[in-house]
Amino acid sequence: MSLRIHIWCGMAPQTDDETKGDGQGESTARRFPRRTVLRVAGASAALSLGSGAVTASGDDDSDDDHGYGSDGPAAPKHPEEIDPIFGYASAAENPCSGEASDDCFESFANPVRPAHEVEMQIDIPELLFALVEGGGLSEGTTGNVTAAVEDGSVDEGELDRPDAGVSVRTPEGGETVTVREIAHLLADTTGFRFEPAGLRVSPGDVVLYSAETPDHAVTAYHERHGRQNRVPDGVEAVSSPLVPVGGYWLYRFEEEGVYDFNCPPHEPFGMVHRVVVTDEEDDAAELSVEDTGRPPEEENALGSILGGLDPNVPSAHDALESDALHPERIASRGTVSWDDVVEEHRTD
Ligand SMILES: [Cu+2]
Repeated sequence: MSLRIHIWCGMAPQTDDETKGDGQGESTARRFPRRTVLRVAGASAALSLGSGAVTASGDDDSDDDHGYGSDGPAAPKHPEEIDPIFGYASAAENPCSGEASDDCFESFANPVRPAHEVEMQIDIPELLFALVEGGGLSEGTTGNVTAAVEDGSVDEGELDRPDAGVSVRTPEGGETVTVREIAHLLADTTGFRFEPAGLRVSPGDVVLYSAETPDHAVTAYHERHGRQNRVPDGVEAVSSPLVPVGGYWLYRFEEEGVYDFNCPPHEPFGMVHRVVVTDEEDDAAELSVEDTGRPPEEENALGSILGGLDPNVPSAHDALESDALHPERIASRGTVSWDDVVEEHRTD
C-alpha cells in the first residue's frame, strides 16, 4: 500500500488527560498528542485563496461579495445554485470549520446557506504512526495488543507484560512507552470518519462538509462511479472533488430517501456516510440498493497501515449495514456519531 501519512506536519499538540485509571495515560498524553482529530488552527488562513473558489457549474463571474462584508475574511464567491451532481467546492476559508452554529452558517449567502455541518477527520493517535515508522513492536506484541482491545476497552488481564517499554522514534528524538499505553491508544482509535456519520436533513437543506485533514471527498455510491446504486431513484452520480484542508464542499439534498456516500481515498478504512432526507422523524424512506457495480468494501485495512495493530473499526460494508446507521435510527435521532457505529461493531 502506497499510502503515506505525514502526521507530524502542522499538527497542533492537543492534551487530553483521560487516564482510564491506569496512571500511565497522562504522561503519554504529554509526550504524544493522543488524538489527531485535527483542528487546523491557522491552516485555513494559509490555504485561503482569496476569491479562488472553484465551482463545477462555472458561474463564478459575479463581482459582489455574496454575503461577506467588505471587511470580512477573504470572500469566497458563492454560486447562486449548487450543482446537483458536483455540489459547490471551495478552497477558501471555511467560516465554520468544525464550529457549526447559526452565526457561522449566516456567513454563507442565502442561496447556499447550510443548515448542517459534517466534519471529515482522521482519528488516529500520532504515536501509533510513529510506532509503525520505527518498527518498534514485535509481531507477538502487536497481536496481543490487538486482541486485548477487540471490544474497545483494554482488558489488562489479557496483556502480556503490560509494563514492558517499547522504544519509539519521534521528531524530538526517542521515547519509551509501555504496552499498556499503546493498548489504550489503540482502543481510542476510530480511524477515518465523517462526523456525524449519519445525518437527517429536510428536502432542500444544504449540508456543509468541512475538511479538517487531507485527502477527503464525498462520493455517492452510484452506478456511474462503478458502484452499487445507493441513492434515491433519479439522483445522479453526486461527488465532491478532494477538498483541501480548511476548505469545504456544499451540497443541497432535494430528493427524499437515503443517500450513501464514501470518501474514495479512505473507503478501504471504513469512511462512509449516510444522509436520510425526510420531513418525517418517524418515517424514514428505505434505503434502495441496486446491484449496478461493486458493493461497499467488506474488509477494513486500518491494521495494514498501523503495522498490524488493528483498532477493530467496521468496514464500509459493515458500517452501512449496522443498526447504528439504520435509516430509521438516523431519522429519529437527527445525527448518529461515528463513535456509535464503532462501538456497536466492537461490542456485537
Ligand atoms: Cu477521507
